[in-house]
Amino acid sequence: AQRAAVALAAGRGGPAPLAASAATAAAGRSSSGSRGVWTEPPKDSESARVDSFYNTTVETYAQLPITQLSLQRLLEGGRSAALDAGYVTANAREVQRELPRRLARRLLDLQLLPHLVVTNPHVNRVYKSYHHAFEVLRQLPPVASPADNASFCVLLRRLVDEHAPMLDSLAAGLREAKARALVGPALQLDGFFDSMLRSRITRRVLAEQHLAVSGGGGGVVDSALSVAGAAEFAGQRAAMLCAEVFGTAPDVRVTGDIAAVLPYIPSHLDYILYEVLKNAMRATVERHAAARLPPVQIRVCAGASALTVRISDQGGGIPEDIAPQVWGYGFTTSDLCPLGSGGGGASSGGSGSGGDGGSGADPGGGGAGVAAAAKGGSNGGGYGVQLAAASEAPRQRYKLAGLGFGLPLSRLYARYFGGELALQNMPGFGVDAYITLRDLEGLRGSWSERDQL
Ligand code: ADP
Ligand code: K
Ligand code: MG
Repeated sequence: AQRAAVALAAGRGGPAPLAASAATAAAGRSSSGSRGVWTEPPKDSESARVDSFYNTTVETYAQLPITQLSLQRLLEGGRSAALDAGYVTANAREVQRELPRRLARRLLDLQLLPHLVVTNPHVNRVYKSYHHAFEVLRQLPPVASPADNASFCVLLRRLVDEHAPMLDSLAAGLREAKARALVGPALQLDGFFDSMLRSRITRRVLAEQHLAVSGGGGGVVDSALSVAGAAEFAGQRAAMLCAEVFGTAPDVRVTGDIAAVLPYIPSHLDYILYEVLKNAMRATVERHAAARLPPVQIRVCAGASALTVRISDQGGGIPEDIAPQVWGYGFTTSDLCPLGSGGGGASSGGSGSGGDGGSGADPGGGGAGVAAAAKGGSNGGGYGVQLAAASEAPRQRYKLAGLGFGLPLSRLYARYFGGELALQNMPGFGVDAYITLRDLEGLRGSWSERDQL
């Protein structure tokens, strides 16, 4: 269906390939409701030819096979780089081959979005930046020498940085589209977000791994990552943020197999732990008096082929009526998001960002801060002591919760290398979050191509 839609789009052309092909594809989707909304402007044959070429190129790349990443391969790569001078150049070529193929797949996904989403300026910005990266990488001559690799690394670093705010743009686009779609059928975009973000993880890992081995390091995988250490670290960061937002934070206790280590990418585990802990802390502080906060308990258990981390809070649990929705991208019960109001996304006033995946970067939050301040101001009363300055508080709170990406993106990270994130909800009492991480042996053969892209 994808092939046909794109081929059709290529034949018809349009003012912007993105809008044209998406509208064409949308016309074939009963759920999009876009049929008849988009009217095709007149088209000269030259630009039709260019669009046709353009779409064919993306489509061709999107159909080429891609290689799966595994912790094992990444670890071995790091070791080989230390022993074999030719390894880095060979790896550069592999990255050069992989990235355009993966970008092309996501470009096709973007083209096939419902018209309402695809014409959103935030989403369009993502498309343009992906397309730019695709063209640059595809046209680059193969890396053949250390000098070539040096400039390739500069390019890779730039592309990784340029794509960093992508999550915020997609979240903003989702909210605005949802707000406008209140009159139409519900937008089902979770599958789209899964593949966009999974692919983004892969491209980052490929780039970071190559930058690491090029710099003489052992690669992105820590061969003996301390899970309890990572939990302590995430607990401290989450508590600091929670204290900034609410003026207080629950204690974090880590017990169990505290000596357990496993090969893993530290930033991935850090992300998952931090997001789950922020949720646990917010729930705890919102439910209990500041003087008597029950601790957040973390239990590490190293099993034969899997390592489990259980994070237990007594924050009252997730109300049964919203429990099925918490895994949805963009779903939040926080009303502090500068991108719009919680859950339904009824407001589309703000358009900035509050950081990419918990990194704390805030590349475009100027206007958003105003929207958040207005919202936060009307809700501030219920939160007791606030340490942060009035104008700062809403943004800080937004970093604790509000984008609605914490749970689904954490689960994506966990599943990426064959693990899992699951919640055991006890409404009225609290939540146990179970993070399962597989070791290298357990990983073999356990994933499907859908898990990574
Ligand atoms: P966000 O934190 O930005 O709202 P998440 O995806 O992390 O987005 O969580 C979605 C929603 O799930 C939260 O807004 C909250 O309502 C609910 N939730 C998640 N974890 C917990 C928890 N430990 N206790 C109670 N509710 C939770
Ligand atoms: K969510
Ligand atoms: Mg969260």
